[in-house]
Formats: sequence, structure tokens, C-alpha cells
Amino acid sequence: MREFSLYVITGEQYHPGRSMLEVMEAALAGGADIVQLREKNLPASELLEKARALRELTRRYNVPFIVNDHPDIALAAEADGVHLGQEDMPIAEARERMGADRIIGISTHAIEEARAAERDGADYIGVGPVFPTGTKPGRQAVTTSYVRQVADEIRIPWVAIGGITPDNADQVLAAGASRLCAVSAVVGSSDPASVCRRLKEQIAAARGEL
Ligand code: TZP
Ligand code: MG
Repeated sequence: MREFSLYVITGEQYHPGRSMLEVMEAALAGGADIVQLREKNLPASELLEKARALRELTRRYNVPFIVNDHPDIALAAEADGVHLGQEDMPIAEARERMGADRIIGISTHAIEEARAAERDGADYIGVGPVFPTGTKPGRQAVTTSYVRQVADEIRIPWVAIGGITPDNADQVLAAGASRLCAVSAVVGSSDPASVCRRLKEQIAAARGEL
């Protein structure tokens, strides 16, 4: 898959009164370079409608678009890929449905899951939640020690996620991450573009690109 550094996921609960498209467009303007639609409680028809709209927007910004949980909706919306959780269908089944050219990502919470994802042909993995987060309640934080383990061992692209903000991003980058993902810090901000710009700068500095 194409290289990325800042992954932004939708979270409509964080921006009452502003539309998902308006907030995600601000994130894209600020430099989000991959985007995921994550909506846990919508009927399929509404999810597909949102997916099509976000597909359209991400196409304008030439940014890959991923749909959480639903390969069929990802395909129907012409998304670039799907993101799975450990409880979702196996990677092999998603691959069969999506084909070789689409992106398949999977969330991991321990090094054994990361190894399995790499072995099973995931295109990228999520690593987290690094910090406790209200976006994924009930899931224990994996801390930066899991980030370090992944940095040492995993060779497919991976992205740190969970409670990441500009204030703690440098800790995550120091643990070896070179890609960050955020929901609330970006979409819950009154200025998503500037949060994205700041995170991108922090990533670029850690990568030695500045
Ligand atoms: N997977 C692991 S943590 C998380 C997901 C979807 C939530 C990240 O949201 P936030 O608001 O950036 O903590
Ligand atoms: Mg899922």
C-alpha cells in the first residue's frame, strides 16, 4: 500500500452540530493521508450512503479510503480497503471478498496478534489503544511498551492508535512509531486542520524529514 503518516478515523459523537464531511474535509486539508469511516451503529443503507460521500471527498484529495468492519460496503462504495477487528472475519476471508489489490488492515493489541496479522497477509496493522480512550471504552491501554515491541519486530506498515494527541504524540514516536492515527483529538477539535498539521509535523520531525 501507499505510504502514509497520519490516519484519521471518523467519530461523529465528537462533533455535534458539524457534519462528518465538513470535519473530515478539514482533516484532509490539514494533511490526513488516509481516512477511515467507522460507524458502529448505523443501518447498512445509511452506512453505504456515508461511505459513498466520504469516498467522493477522499478521491478529491487523492487519499486512500477505508471502511471499518464491512467488506461489502467497502466494495459497494469503491473504498480502497477494509479495517477489521480481532473479532471480525479472518483476513483470508476478507481477502477473498476484497481481492488482492484492496487494503486490509486489522487492529492488534498484543505482539502475537501482530505476528499473526503479518503472517496472514494484512496490509497494515493498528497498534493500540496506546493510551486509555473513550473512543474504545473497556479496552485496556497497551502502553508504549507494545509500540516498542512492534517497532522491533513487525515489518508490514503499522500505525499507533488510541488516545493520541499532539501533547503525547512525541512519546509514541519516541517508542518507534512513524505513523499515527487519531479520532477524538482531530475530529473533536474546533480546528481539525491545525491539529493534523501539528501531528504531521511531529511525525515528520521523528522521521528526520524536517
Ligand atoms: N482502536 C484502538 S484505539 C481506537 C480504535 C478505533 C480509538 C481511537 O480513538 P481516539 O479518540 O483517537 O483515542
Ligand atoms: Mg470491527
